[in-house]
Amino acid sequence: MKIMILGADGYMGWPTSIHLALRKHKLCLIDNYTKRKLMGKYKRKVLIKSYKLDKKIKYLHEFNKSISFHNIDCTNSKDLGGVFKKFKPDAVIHYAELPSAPYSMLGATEGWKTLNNNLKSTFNLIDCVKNYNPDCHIIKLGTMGEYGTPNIDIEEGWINIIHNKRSDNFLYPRQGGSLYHTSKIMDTDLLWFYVRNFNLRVTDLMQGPVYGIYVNKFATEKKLETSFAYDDMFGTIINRFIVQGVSNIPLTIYGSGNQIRGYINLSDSIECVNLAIENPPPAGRLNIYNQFTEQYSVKQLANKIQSALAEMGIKCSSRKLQNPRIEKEKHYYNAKNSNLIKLGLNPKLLDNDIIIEMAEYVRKYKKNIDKRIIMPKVSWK
Ligand code: USQ
Repeated sequence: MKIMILGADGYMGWPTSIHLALRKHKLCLIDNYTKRKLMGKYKRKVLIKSYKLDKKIKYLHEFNKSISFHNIDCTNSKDLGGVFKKFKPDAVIHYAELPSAPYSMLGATEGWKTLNNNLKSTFNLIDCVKNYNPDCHIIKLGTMGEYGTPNIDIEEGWINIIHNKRSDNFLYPRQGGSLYHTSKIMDTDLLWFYVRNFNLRVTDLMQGPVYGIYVNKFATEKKLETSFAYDDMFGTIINRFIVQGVSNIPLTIYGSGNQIRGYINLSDSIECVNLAIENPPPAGRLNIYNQFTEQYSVKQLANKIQSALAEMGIKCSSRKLQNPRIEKEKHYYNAKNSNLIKLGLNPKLLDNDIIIEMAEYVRKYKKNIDKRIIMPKVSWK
């Protein structure tokens, strides 16, 4: 297939690129390094500095020559349209969004930058598909955070509502906990508008916080690992806790630690995207899949990580910090996630082996860990 990957330099974008290159798809990678630039601007850094895409794809060319890279900004409709028209993809994976909830809550500038980047890139992509190849399948990375923490079960995207003896199927109610999450809600609304009115085919993946390293022989041998963020702005909780444990910093539990989310391993996440590519919806349908494999509270995660690290001889403690976010700390949480399992996902669950494998990887680069970027510095209030 001809597949375009928007945001190919990122934590998910790069392993997805390797994965699809190994499957011999013809790839067109897009990135303008916005996240790298933002991390630099706010003095955040990843565990290991990785090569830029122009250098990284030279390694992919060793086994797949059909890969190109364009350094363009997806919020620029002319640039995106030019590349899209020429490449005419069968599918586009859209990761080219600012992914950080804390960044989006830093101030009005960062909030607007998040809304502007995420909505504009999604809008431009939709417009390209509508004008140049309406049959193209859009695979969009959404977030479980679109649903928030409602006091009822979370369905997979849709809910049937009976009202005054009549019924209809609607997008499940959404209530984001940050401007970042709200930008993803708006993306979904835009996609649904174009699906129902212009017969586009879209898969929207509601992903929970991802963790892990991309374990792949080729990537490890060539030092082409994905970027691993552990800072307060761009790092997700499990990756952060493992870095904290390895560097003897008490695990940073925000608030009571009773906040529950659905989590997923990076390898499963890539597999889910692969399943989405292989199972395109018919024209005029928006498929929504909840992309997580298991639910934990923050406290449960801290306990799991502490006991796995103890097996390695690492003693780590945890501490409750005043929650920098506005989020419910005691809530009901029961989200469905059967769609991707039905398509064939075989989840890799968070057990001691996985935590130890990650901790050993982090320990190799312990000297790179910058302790100044661990404590939360962005407050919602
Ligand atoms: N948390 C802590 N301590 C920390 C970091 C986080 O207690 O040091 C708590 C947070 O308060 C929150 C939970 O852990 O209750 C998850 O936080 P997170 O930073 O791992 O995830 P979040 O900010 O929600 O965002 C991440 C990704 C985002 C993705 C989202 C999925 O950055 O791109 O969309 O996970 S979800 O959370 O389901 O919306």
